[in-house]
Amino acid sequence: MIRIVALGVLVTALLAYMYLSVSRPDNKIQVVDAWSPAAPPTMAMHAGYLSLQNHSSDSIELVEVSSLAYESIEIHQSLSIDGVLSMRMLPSLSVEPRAKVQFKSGGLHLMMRKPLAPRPLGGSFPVSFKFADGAVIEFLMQVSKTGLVDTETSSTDTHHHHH
Ligand SMILES: [Cu+2]
Repeated sequence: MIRIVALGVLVTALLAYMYLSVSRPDNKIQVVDAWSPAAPPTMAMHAGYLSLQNHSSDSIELVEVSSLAYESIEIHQSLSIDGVLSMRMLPSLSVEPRAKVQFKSGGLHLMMRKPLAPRPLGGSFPVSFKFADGAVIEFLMQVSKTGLVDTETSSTDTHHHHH
């Protein structure tokens, strides 16, 4: 059993490599490390995390998120008001020129409602971002326990690549 789990982690790590980053066809914006925490099958609502990097000198607005794997997906912002945690829906999200926006636990996240298929650990599903200028980016979001490799942290003690 432990062996099977270890193998699963290895396969997940290898697969994660392929999902690290996807760019829009015009290279203006890039989705990095998209993942969703593994959850019990009874849960009908899942969170999605990723980084969104704007490589252009224009601000870019994310206006729609969808997936064949979910009935609906919203952009949410977690906030704490007087010590009470809540979240609100953002109708759209603007990414400033050259800025990087991080979707992470306790902050910005995708709220994905009613999964339409099982979500095995290490599996993935497609998500689509539509921007105000009409461009669309499709990427795979991976079901993971702890998230994908943080390329920025892990590259600091090896080689640093600039684009
Ligand atoms: Cu939420």
